[in-house]
Formats: sequence, structure tokens, C-alpha cells
Amino acid sequence: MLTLYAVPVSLYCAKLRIVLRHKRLSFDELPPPGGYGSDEYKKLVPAGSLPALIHDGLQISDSEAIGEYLNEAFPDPDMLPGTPADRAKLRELSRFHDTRLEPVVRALFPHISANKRDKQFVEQQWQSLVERLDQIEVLLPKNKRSLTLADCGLPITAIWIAFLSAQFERENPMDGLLATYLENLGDHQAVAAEIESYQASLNAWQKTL
Ligand SMILES: N[C@@H](CCC(=O)N[C@@H](CS)C(=O)NCC(=O)O)C(=O)O
Repeated sequence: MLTLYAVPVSLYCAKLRIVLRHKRLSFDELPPPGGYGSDEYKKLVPAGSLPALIHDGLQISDSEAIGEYLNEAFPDPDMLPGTPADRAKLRELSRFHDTRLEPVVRALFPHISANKRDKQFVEQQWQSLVERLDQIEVLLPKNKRSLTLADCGLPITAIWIAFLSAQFERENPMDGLLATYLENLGDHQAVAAEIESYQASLNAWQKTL
């Protein structure tokens, strides 16, 4: 029995839904009891963060740890294939996304509403975002390949970058190799299905602003 503690618009929860979908695993998705960081949730998941997985009494937080666990516990299809060197490069891409690119995107969230926006901060942060996108492009595969753990975070971050580009009236900076890579990922059913449902959640969330 797999239970994912998640909320619809969390990027890292979406990343794991792609993994679960691709592996055709059935799972229950539940909101954190008592809410984000609540004492009630921390009793179940001490880190208080989302996503978290419960599998037959085992509790794991952190999307990278959960993704690797799922890949080992349910090895077909293998989402971390190849030699030790290949796997290291996949982990490098995945960690770069989580620790370098996504935080730059997340830092822009408080500036979505025009009346709370610090234009100078957005300008500087946008430059950092473009720099991170240039850096991640170097780590991307040059050719189409099977879906790996390293490919599950970026499609959702890309939805946010497109959304923020529209909010800040800027050109979407994802082009070239990055755009082709994302287009190829959309051919995977698990990615396409998550993009569709995530976009609907984001649209609903936007209406609450
Ligand atoms: N590195 C963590 C990041 C998870 C994360 O930042 N989750 C957000 C929701 S998208 C969260 O739980 N924030 C509240 C908190 O950390 O208490 C992972 O990959 O799981």
C-alpha cells in the first residue's frame, strides 16, 4: 500500500506523481493531516515537508529519496538506468534542478501579485533564472531517451516558468535544446497526464490570488 502525502500545486509532489504514474503504481494521495508543518503532520513525517511517502509502515520524506526508493522497490521500468557514470550524471541533473534551478523560481512566487512585487528583485532574479537555465541545458541529454528520475522535476518547473513569464510580461526563456527536451518529455504518457492535471490545479490556484 502506497500513500503519498501531497498537495496539488506542490512541484515536488508532481515530480513523484510522474514517477508513480510511469511505474503504473496505484497510490492514495492525501493532504497532510493538520496542514503543512503542523504538529499532527510532524508526528507522521518529522520533517513536516511535502511530499512524503508511506509504504507498508516505512515513512520517507524528500522527493529524491522517495524517487530512488520507488525505483529500487519497483524496478520496472528502470528510471535510473545505465552504468555508474550514467546514473551519476542523472543524479547530477536531478539535484541541479532541485537545489539550483527550482529555488530561483520559487523565490519569485511572493512577487506574482503585482501589488506585492519588488520589480528590482524580479529583474535580478530573472537574470539568475536565465543563468540557471543556461547551466542546466549543458546537463540535458542530446537525444530522446526513456524517462528517468532526472526528468520528472523539470516539466513542472517549466509550467511555472511559463506562468511567471506571462505574469511578469517577459519572454519565456526556455528555448532551444531545453524546449526540445521538454517537448520530447511530453511524449511520455506519465508526463503528459501530470502536465494536464497540474496545469488545471495551477489555473484553479491562480483564481485564489
Ligand atoms: N528537497 C525537498 C523539497 C520539498 C519542498 O520544498 N516541499 C515544499 C512543498 S513544494 C514544502 O513542504 N514546504 C514546506 C516545508 O518545507 O515545511 C524535496 O525534494 O522533497
